[in-house]
Formats: sequence, C-alpha cells, structure tokens
Amino acid sequence: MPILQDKKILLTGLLSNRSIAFGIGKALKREGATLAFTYAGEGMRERVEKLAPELGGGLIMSMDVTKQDEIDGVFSKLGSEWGGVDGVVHSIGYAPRDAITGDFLDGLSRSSFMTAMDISAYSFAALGKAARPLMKGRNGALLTLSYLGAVRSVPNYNTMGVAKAALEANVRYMAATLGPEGTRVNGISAGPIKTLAASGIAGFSTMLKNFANAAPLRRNITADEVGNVAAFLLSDWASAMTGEILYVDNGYSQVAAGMDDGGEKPKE
Ligand code: NAD
Ligand code: 0WE
Repeated sequence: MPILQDKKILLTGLLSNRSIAFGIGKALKREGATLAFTYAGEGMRERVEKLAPELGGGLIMSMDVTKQDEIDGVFSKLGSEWGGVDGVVHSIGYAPRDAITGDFLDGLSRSSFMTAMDISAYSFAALGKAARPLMKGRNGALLTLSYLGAVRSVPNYNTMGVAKAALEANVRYMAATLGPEGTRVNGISAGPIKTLAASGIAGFSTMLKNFANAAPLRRNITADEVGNVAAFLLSDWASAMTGEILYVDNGYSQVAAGMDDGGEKPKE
C-alpha cells in the first residue's frame, strides 16, 4: 500500500534532476501523493516544467521566497485548487559565495548573512505561517533540509552553518506552535550530495571521498535515499514524530575520526 495516497504536497527546491527535491519528488509520487511545484522566480520556470512531468505533474508556481507576495500567491492558489494542504517540502538554501568560502570572518558581511538567513532559514517559518490555515486539522507535515554544519563547524560552510542552526531551531518552534493543530514539523540532515548547489564549491569532490571513507556504511548517500525518509516523515507512519532532525548520512555524524583504515569496505 502506498503511504501517501490522497496526500496533497507542495514540493519546493526543484532545479535539476540531481536536486534533493527531485529524489524526494520521485519517492512522493511512488507513494501516491499529488504534487504541486514551485520555482525560484521567472527564469527557473522552464527547468521545473521539464522535471515536473516525471513526478506526475501538477500545478507549477513561481515562488521566490524573498518575496512575500509570491509566498501568499502560492497558498492562495493551493487553497482554491486543493482546498487544503497535507505536506510542504522546503528544499531551499542560498548564501552568497564569499560567505561559504575560506575564512568565516573574512567572508562575513551583514548583507550576505542577512541573505543567507532570509532564504535559508526565515523562508521555512514563512511557509509554515502561510500554509497554517490550509493544513490545520489534517494531520499534515512540514519538512526541511538541513546539514551537519548546523551543529558542527564544517570548513567553508561558514555563514550557511549559522543559517542552518536557525533553520533547525525553526523546526522546534514551529513543531511546538503547530502541534496543537495536528501539524508536524521535521527536518532531514543529509550528507553531502553533488547537486547544483554543491557544484563549484571548492574541494567538494574531496569532501565526498572523505565522507565515504569515514561513514560507517562506507559510501556516499543519494537523493533517492533522502526521498525515502522524506516520504516516511510526510506519511502517517510518522504520526508521533515532530520537532525532529533525522540524519540521513550513512552514520557519518555518529563517529569520531579514529584509526585510519583507509575506508575499509565490509568483508565478503
Ligand atoms: P539545488 O541547487 O538543487 O537546490 C537548491 C534550491 O534552492 C534550488 O531549487 C533553488 O532554486 C532554491 N532557491 C535558492 N534561492 C531561492 C529563493 N530565493 N527562492 C526560492 N528558492 C530558492 O541543491 P540541493 O542540494 O538539492 O539543495 C536543497 C536543500 O538541501 C538546501 O536547503 C540545501 O542546503 C540542503 N542540503 C544539501 C546538501 C548537499 O550536499 N547537496 C546536503 C544537506 C542539505
Ligand atoms: O547547503 C548546502 C549548499 C547550499 C548553497 C550552495 C551554494 C552554491 C552557489 C548555498 N549557497 C550557495 N551559493 C552559491 O553561490 N550544502 C549542504 C552543500 C554544501 O555546501 C558546502 C558544503 C556542503 C556539504 C559548502 C562548503 C562546505 C561544505
């Protein structure tokens, strides 16, 4: 039995077939969900129009999260088309390049800090606020994507790490606020994946290699694997889970650097 039958879910953050949102979309479709999609302002529309059919298609709307009128427009449209919303996936993050490169304080600026906070953290609470009346009493769920840099200092992640810490705090405050209305709020902290957001980040390939060597499961993770956990969290199987950050990282965050076994693979 598919676990998301009859669930109406808004999927943000689609940009390419490598996007984590694409892996999530495939799992949601497989589990029977009806989807709607947003893109980050004109210019991105065509990309999402190409990807949406593979995810079963549906409404496609512009939503640059820095623009409140676009956020309001999306939920007013969902209100008239769907009458209610059962799930929202927030898969959005951005910081200006200088703020995620090299020395944290050299790259720090008031404006890049505010941009990172606005797009990567504030926007999740803004979506929760706008979705609230449409989700009330439906046992629905909100989901966001975080990264280990929220809770550890990761080289170069810098200002994004501060924004992810705020995002994870958002998860807890939103869970407390929306719980009495039956709406759950959770996050997935994913291991590194080579998406567009990751391409062009200096040393990312080395990071992936080190990750696979150190992670208990001795490999990298895929967007499809994030998708499966996302489908679970949005489903009624997770009805007692809210305010949580689940690590989908092959166990990487749960081990400390130890003896270098060169990333020994499991024995046959
Ligand atoms: P991606 O580039 O495919 O997706 C990032 C998305 O953010 C894009 O769809 C982009 O359009 C959107 N976006 C940026 N600015 C926006 C704005 N102003 N309004 C609306 N949307 C905007 O990359 P991804 O890796 O799939 O990233 C998705 C999420 O997953 C992000 O929150 C990212 O921080 C998180 N994450 C990524 C990794 C990784 O290694 N790739 C690991 C853990 C968490
Ligand atoms: O959240 C992210 C990356 C998000 C991101 C990516 C970019 C690239 C293009 C935010 N802003 C921008 N700005 C751009 O101009 N990840 C979890 C992936 C990621 O990014 C890193 C990582 C990892 C992992 C940056 C440095 C170190 C590690």
